[in-house]
Amino acid sequence: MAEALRPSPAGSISELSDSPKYNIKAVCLQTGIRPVTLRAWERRYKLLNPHRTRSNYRLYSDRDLAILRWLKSRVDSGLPISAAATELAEMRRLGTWPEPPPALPITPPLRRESVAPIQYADRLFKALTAHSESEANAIFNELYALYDIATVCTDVILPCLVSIGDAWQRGEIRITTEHFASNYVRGRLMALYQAQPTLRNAARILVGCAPYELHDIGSLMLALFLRREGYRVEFLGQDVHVDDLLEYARLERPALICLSATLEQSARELKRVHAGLANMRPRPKFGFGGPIFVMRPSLRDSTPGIYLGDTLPEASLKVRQILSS
Ligand code: B12
Repeated sequence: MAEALRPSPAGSISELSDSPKYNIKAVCLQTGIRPVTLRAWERRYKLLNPHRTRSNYRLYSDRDLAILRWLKSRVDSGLPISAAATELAEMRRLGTWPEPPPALPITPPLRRESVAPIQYADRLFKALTAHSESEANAIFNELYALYDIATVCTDVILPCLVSIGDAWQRGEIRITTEHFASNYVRGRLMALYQAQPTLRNAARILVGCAPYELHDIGSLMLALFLRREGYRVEFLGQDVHVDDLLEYARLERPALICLSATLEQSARELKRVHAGLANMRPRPKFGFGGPIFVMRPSLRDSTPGIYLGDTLPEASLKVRQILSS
């Protein structure tokens, strides 16, 4: 994906492909723009024209992605979005499109690919919904040869699981298939996580899910990313038991506890963890994140602790800042 966005020497955004590829979640991960902001920009400024699938989901192109990155870079440099949108519209009118800005600092693919990760996401979706473990294994073998782990996680596994969830919601696949698919993927990620070296002297981080939360694949990815960064990570999985976690933290003194939530009910439980840590000396830092905080940004303000960001690369960066301060 990053390949397509690299500017050619004389390249401009208008030269990028206009064919529909990425769903809204992939776009938000790739641009760092929140879904609610993306929809607002789209509605107000009419700068994008995403393709609609038969089930009315938006699909964005490489060109849309570059436009969004360009807009975000202008806003980040202090320009109001209305002014950035007018600037872009004017450049477009004059035929002087800007150059595509660089991708977010997700580690780029290892070498030039002809098959985009999203096509692997589609293949993996087909293999998993056909319950074909051998085909899924073959796909992962190809992926590991072609892409770094961050790309496999965010550009293949994530969109594949979103499609699985959508298909399940539409009644197109059965619950058993959804469970087969998520367990297969979880197993793959667990194997990668366990294959990373564990460094005994590095800062110790506990990673898991908020109480009642069973969606632990995102937090497993976070554990994997942080272990690859060299931290001493312990992955606690689903539905942490608050009192016991606090007792463990008192004894083991981790530097940081990171919990993830997908469900609102689970996010609300995080207050208990933060309160329990308040009187601990030394007090472990407490970070949180997960899809519900992207969907409902207001929950970030009502949750005590450090919001680690919308994406895993953001979380890795934030963790580094927290632990070096
Ligand atoms: C697999 C799955 C399950 C599995 C989970 C298995 C497991 N071990 O994780 C099972 C079958 C258990 C399950 C159960 C349920 N599920 Co479910 N599930 C999914 C599905 C299909 C995939 C989730 C997933 O793993 N995605 C892949 C991961 C990698 O993505 P992610 O979690 O978004 O994480 C990314 C980012 O958010 C971020 N991130 C994640 N964690 C963190 C943490 C930090 C600190 C940071 C910085 C970033 C970060 O990084 C990741 C990579 O970018 C989704 C569909 C979807 N659209 O997501 C539904 C989905 C999440 N489930 C949903 C629901 C409603 C349920 C149930 C209530 C269903 C029911 N009626 O029983 C139960 C709830 C169980 C519970 N108490 O938690 C809804 C949630 C809606 C909501 N927010 O309220 C979804 C969205 C389906 C839908 N379209 O309605 N589910």
